[in-house]
Amino acid sequence: MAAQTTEAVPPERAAAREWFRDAKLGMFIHWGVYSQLGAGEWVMNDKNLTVGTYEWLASEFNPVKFDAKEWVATAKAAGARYITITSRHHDGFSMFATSATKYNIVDWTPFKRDPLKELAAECQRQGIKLFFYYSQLDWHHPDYFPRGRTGRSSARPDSGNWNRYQDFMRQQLTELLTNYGPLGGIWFDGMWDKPSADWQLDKTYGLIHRLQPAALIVPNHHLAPMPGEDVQTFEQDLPGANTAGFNTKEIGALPLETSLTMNTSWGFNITDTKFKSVPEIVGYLVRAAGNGGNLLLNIGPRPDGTIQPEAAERLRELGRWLAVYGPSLYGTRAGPVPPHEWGATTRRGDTIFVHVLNWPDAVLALPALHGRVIRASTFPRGARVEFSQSDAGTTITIPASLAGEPDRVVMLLTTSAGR
Ligand code: JFZ
Repeated sequence: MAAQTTEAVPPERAAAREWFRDAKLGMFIHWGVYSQLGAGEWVMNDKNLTVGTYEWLASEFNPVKFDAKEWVATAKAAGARYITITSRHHDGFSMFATSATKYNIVDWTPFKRDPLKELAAECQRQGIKLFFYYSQLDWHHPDYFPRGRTGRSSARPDSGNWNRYQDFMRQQLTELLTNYGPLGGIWFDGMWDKPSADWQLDKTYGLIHRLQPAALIVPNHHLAPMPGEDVQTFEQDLPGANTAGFNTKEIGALPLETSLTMNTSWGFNITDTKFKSVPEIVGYLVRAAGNGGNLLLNIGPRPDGTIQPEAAERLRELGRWLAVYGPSLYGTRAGPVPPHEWGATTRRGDTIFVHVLNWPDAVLALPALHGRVIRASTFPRGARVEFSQSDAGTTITIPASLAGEPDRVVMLLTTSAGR
């Protein structure tokens, strides 16, 4: 734990961390061979598919409607400042051109294109950062041995060379950090499959930081941050919460992120119609920001490369909402009042944004603030808001004109907004 606060970080990376804190919204993309079965990205494990069967499935992958320009435009219109996409998930299939294995989209499929290359070029063009999700867990590679908790029915030989697997990953990471321009960073996942294995993190993280000094390392290991890491990410939970059952409640000093499915699946799931409503998504975004974190909102595109209309619509609406309310979130930091059931606060300088998400009464009482409130108004329209401040706290009267808004935002101008 101490390492993350005392660790000296080069200026490019420190700047990238601040950029990340400002960004607030990312679009997560889970897309691969598994998308074809419409049963989520764990289907190989869940249906006990063998390597042979899955290799055939991979040879059929042909997402002819994939359009990088449209995906990036979708993310931008949603108000996302970065995209994080699966370069290789637990199924072990590389969604990019690699010389480390033939088991990749260019060499193995009729598609023959490198979608990550197209995406990287388009992200450059449209000015949005790109992160690569990279699974350290592999259900296909023979050298992922000894096996971990999952992927035990894929019919692989009961032997393998762990060091060789580590070198294989570093070869691929070298490609990812060399052939796709400047990256936002690498989003790691899968260490939880073999918690006591030697993951050679120093070597692997060192390589990444050497190849791209501004790239951030975002590990989804559900543990407290370790040296070399840049972001603490929480899966399906707000920072510090653990409703999912596998997150840590220990929050460090690093930038924070919450990854969230838009329905209940990461990879395309054809029977999963449980999409969150836009107000619900806004609530997550605001609560993540009130905790000082970003929201990484997932979509699972279809095997032909198209985005489900349910997801596309929600992203568009979220973007329309952010076009109005964005200034109360982008570039802010966690506000002086930690998130409550009623909502959350964000701050920029001495301005506090009170985000009222769930409060039935007209008057809301905030605990004591550091400075004096000079003015209270609705955001962004600027209508006057009644308030009164005492040593015990500040009460605000939420204007009835905000009724029906998913997030009723009141802006407090103060003499000092520190916590
Ligand atoms: C992981 C992946 O397994 C999943 O497919 C997706 O990519 C998500 C973003 O990250 O999810 C996990 C990780 C660990 C556990 C459960 C889901 N776990 O330890 O139970």
